Amino acid sequence: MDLDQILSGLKTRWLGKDLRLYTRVGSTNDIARSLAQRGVRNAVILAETQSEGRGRLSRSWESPRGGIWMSLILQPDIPPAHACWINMAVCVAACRAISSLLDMDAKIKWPNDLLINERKVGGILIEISSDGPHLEYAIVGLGINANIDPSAFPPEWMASSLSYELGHEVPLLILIQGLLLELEEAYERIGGDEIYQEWRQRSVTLGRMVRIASNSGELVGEVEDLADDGAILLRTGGRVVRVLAGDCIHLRGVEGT
Ligand code: BT5
Repeated sequence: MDLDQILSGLKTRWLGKDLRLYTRVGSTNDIARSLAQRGVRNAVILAETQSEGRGRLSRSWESPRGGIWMSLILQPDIPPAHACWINMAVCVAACRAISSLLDMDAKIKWPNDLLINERKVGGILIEISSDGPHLEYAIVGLGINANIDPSAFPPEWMASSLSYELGHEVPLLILIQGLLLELEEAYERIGGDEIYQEWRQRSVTLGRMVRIASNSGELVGEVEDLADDGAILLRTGGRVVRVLAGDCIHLRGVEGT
């Protein structure tokens, strides 16, 4: 990765103009957070590898060379209670970039997985800091298995990479520039109906039988809908339950196979 090359072809108006590229970090989200605490906003942290990449709930995130590991420091003008909108916008932006640049059908598995052919090729980790009703900053972590050999990952992760699914390497530089452009565009429409509709359309979770593990326990049921605040509406035991955050396992396909 070369900072000047990324910047010279970048078509964004503001996102990525403050781009900080590292060869190796613990976690780009940690670097972003310490910058945010010092007042930095709208910066992008990009690393070639992470030694302590994180997923949700402090799960570890494998981040070998060949992937895109980035964090954005943003301050959207939304209430902290609507932080799910950020996740929605980032999911949509990443899918748009992958689909348009690589001609792949990128999908979203609720709540934060990016899938190609039902396999996880990326994930999103949003961490926010708020002061009462005011969102101070959001750290948007985005990991994409671009040019990675997924055979090193445990099979139960159902993980893959863009290069594996395509059968050839992907142009990292173009993908990073395209991602930043789509992220900027989606960010400016955060909370809007267009983002919600596309997020819903790209979902592979809608209509599926799933098991959801959340703070309030485990639920099994059929996903009836996805709400505009990011919640899953699960039909279970004759009623519909709203779940805003949790882990989701797809139990069988839409057709019941
Ligand atoms: C996520 O968490 O999917 C969010 C991942 C966010 C990573 C980015 S990289 C840049 C920024 N800096 C960070 O430190 N993090 C962000 P979650 O839904 O909790 O999924 C984590 C689970 O995915 C793990 O427990 C593994 O099962 C699996 N996993 C780990 N590494 C993976 C990889 N590279 N590809 C696919 N699956 C992976």
